[in-house]
Amino acid sequence: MSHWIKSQKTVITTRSSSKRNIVAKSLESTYIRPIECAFLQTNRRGSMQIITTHKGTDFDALASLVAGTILYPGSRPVLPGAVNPNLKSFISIHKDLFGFYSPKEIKIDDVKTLVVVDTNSWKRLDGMGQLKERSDIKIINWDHHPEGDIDAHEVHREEVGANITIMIRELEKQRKLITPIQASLFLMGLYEDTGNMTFSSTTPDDARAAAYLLERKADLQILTTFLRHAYGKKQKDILFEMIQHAQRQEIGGFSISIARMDVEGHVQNLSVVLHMYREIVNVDAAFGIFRDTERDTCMVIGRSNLEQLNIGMIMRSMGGGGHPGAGSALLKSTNPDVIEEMIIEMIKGNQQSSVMLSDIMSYPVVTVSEDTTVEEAAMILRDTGCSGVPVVDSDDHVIGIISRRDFRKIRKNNQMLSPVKAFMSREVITIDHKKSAIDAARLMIKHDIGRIPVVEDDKIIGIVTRSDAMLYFYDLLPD
Ligand SMILES: [Mn+2]
Repeated sequence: MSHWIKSQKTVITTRSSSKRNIVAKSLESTYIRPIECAFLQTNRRGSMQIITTHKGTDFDALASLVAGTILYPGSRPVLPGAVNPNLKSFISIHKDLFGFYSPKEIKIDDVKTLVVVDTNSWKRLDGMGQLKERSDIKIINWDHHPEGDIDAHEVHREEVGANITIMIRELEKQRKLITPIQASLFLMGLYEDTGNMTFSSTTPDDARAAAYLLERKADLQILTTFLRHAYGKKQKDILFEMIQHAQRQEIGGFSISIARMDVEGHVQNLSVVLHMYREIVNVDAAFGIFRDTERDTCMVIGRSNLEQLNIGMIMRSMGGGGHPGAGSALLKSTNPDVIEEMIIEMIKGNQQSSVMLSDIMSYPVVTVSEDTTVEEAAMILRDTGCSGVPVVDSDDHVIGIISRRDFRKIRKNNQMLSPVKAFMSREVITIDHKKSAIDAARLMIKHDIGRIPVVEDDKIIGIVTRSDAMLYFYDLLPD
């Protein structure tokens, strides 16, 4: 409890003039703050700031949600209805400390700012559908997943092992106080998402974040109590059976093992099982196809040890998602034989670049010249529904790109009549038409951009967008 007293002292020495400020400050960095501050905030219409995370909330998501309340004082943490079972016991014990809201308790019309943590995809949020359509809200995103469709105004995205790692760095930078309980929760998220720092997605930054949390008195005893469920009897039995029937095969130069099993009901933490399985069987990549006969679903989980064998991409092609090293997909009414075939086909075609960008790109492209006015460009964006348009010179060479985001630099009304060259981004990423869809997708992820001009001999001939790439990955190409 020394932290509580410490933060009280900090308050007394601040120069806050009003009493309300002092109260609000004193509540900062204590666990009860979220409720109290939301209460203290005047509830002007459309002034609410909320933080939320993905359904099937795990410890990394929960940790990120709580970290969000420290980074954004006064905002309300909204916990999705469906959370993981081992999280449930943690939440039920710590309920009073965090003051979570359920999506139903939030008047969506009042939301002005939405902070999304540990996911970047609308369909993984609970009760936020209406916000997707609203253009008058500000969206802030903290995430470590490469894929997603939330077009945030402020993005903090890095491919690290756990999302909480990115947020811890910010907490440290802002010198925010965190309590031992918060530190313990954050460390749980960090350990769970990195498999105690053993998953190949773990980065030095994750380890640094763990060190920071241990310095902040994270309680390892609490950690083991709540994380222990991750590998219990059920998981042990499944792993044992998988190993007994383990088979290895060589596909496309990789050693692969695909295990198939029937499971009853939803089994938690199969990804941990798969991770151990891959290590024991000692293959480049391991897949588990877990069929729930009662619900007629197949849970597919993959783990890879090689960067060239991208699990996330394979899972995306089956409607799921993930990182290069780990991912999953849930398929309904699908025969496990078919799934196994799909996986093998995907691995075989892993290096495939047979589909050229020119097959999937959009054309002709709407372009503007550098002397086009901002106003005209804005009209074009509105009419075409695009978020950006390439700026070309008289030889069709791309010299910039003007997007909705650039319009935010505009301060005065008369700037609407300025040429776009004053506001456009000059660092344009282009891609040669001979490259593959996978190359384009990699560029989009790397630079966090949604559209890339396609060039032939440096001249623009088309544009490839996120949705073009999606169509390709979901195999919806017209034949
Ligand atoms: Mn995560």
